[in-house]
Amino acid sequence: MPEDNPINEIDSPKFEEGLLRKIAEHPCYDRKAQHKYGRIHLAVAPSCNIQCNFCVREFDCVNESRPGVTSKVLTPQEALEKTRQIITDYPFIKVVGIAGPGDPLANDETFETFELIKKEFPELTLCMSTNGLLLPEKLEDILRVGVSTLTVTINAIDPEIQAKIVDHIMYHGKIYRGVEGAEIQIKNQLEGVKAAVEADLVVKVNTVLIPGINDKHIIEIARKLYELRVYIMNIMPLINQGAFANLEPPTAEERKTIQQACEPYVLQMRHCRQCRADAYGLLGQDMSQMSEERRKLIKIQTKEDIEKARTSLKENGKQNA
Ligand code: CLF
Ligand code: SF4
Repeated sequence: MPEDNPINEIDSPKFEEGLLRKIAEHPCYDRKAQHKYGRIHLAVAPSCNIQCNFCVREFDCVNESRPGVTSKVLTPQEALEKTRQIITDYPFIKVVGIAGPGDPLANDETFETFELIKKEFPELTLCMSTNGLLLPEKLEDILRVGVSTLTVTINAIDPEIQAKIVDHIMYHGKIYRGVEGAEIQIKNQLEGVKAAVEADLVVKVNTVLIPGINDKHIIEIARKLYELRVYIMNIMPLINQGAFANLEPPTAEERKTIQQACEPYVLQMRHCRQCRADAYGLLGQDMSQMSEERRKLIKIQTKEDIEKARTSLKENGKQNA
């Protein structure tokens, strides 16, 4: 492995033009896109197949979402109707994501929902976030329904460390605890990420930084992501709840230092907002939490912006004619 700055020495992952456009319009994958393009999260996936020690299951999945928040679960049909309404009013939303409230791969509704959305809105980017336990066996379905950006949460690649983070997993009808469960999950995560990258998905890895548990290990994860040609890594701070309620969350400075150490290996995401599983709008402007009045205002501004853009296109066309 190159020693100094591997990113400059390797070919960074290459994507065809359609995927490059999707990255450029994805508020999480491209920092510049966050002020221009939005995402809608569809909370259709309530069940989870693992138990992380920082998770309280009345709330959304903390591996992707804001801790302590509960989203209302929708049926696939309700999710389609919500998308229809929101995309019409706010066409700057380009990404439809499923990120919980549990693990999307542990819920068939995830695939039903993506199928409905793809049929009606083929131009939207479909995005998903998972703990990766079922990734190898579900990859075919993920590709079939048209997901193009995939997040896998990897908090450790050493089973001894992972066993401190995840209490147990439920896998093919059996419960596995400790290192045994950790080995299964890590194997599936890494195999799944490798296969997903080979299948041209644009892969992001989320890692929850847990001081005293995985802080010194995260650099090893970054090196592995470099090998696997993962596109971007999102190091998220622990929010102490559940069995980890007594742990200290990392300081901003600690997180920054680790991000800097990982940066030579894999692109770092620094603008994550730890969204709710039902968030929509721009990353910094979750419209699910806004008053009706504010939403209306954004709707009017959006329409005005579109009109302005149309007029300017017409005028430019005349000038160029
Ligand atoms: Fe949602 Fe996640 Fe897709 Fe983005 S969020 S499923 S990749 S569309 Fe983005 Fe929100 Fe951070 Fe997630 S800011 S919590 S990284
Ligand atoms: Fe909770 Fe998400 Fe972990 Fe499942 S994967 S236990 S929902 S944090």
